[in-house]
Amino acid sequence: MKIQVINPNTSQDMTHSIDASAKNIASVLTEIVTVCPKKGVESIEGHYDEAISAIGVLDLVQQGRSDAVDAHIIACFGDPALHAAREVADAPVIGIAEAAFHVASLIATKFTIVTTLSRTKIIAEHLLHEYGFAHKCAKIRCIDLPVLALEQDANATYERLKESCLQAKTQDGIGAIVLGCGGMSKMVNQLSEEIGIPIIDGVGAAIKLAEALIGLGVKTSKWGDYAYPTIK
Ligand code: 2AL
Repeated sequence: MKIQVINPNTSQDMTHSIDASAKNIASVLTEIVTVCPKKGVESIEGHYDEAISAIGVLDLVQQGRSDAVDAHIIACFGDPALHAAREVADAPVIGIAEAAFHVASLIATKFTIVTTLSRTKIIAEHLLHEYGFAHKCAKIRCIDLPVLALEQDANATYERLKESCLQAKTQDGIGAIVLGCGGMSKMVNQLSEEIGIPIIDGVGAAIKLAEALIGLGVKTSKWGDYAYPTIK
């Protein structure tokens, strides 16, 4: 099976780190193809950035469909253009926030999200409501570092992330933590070991859910609102 992983921002460093995480967790029979748009924004940290990234995501989904991939993953925590991507695709399309919420809910009654800048908090809040997980999320914590700090200053960022995860563990009354950025994926193993409660990285969750959907033989429904866009 072939899974296309789309990093919606144009950062090559983040695309490489997401690619490494995806390949690390994928089954040996899964081929991972990680791509990012040529044009767009280098990091996605707000509504404007999400809107700019949407066309790049949709073009890449079209390309993945031409290449007959078995699933597409949108590897940005705002799940930009997810519903539109499902109209364009026939294979399953999974967003990393959506995947992480589902997986966290299966292993804990409550979770905390630890994300990047405070301004992205509202995006996670909207997704929790849209997907029906608002009652499962105890708190959204922000490390208040920009997305690209995850690539440029990984050690300092890791320490901030760890501190926030430890506070979540001891103060939030939760059983699991969801990492709120695709660029945090590479830190999940060390964090899980050091924090000692389940830490869910959306990239890994999405890969495993994609493999499960492919195994089940189910694709994006073309009956109803996810039907192909009407030709104008
Ligand atoms: C993200 C993400 O996952 N990738 C990106 O560019 N921005 N979201 C976030 N909340 O930091």
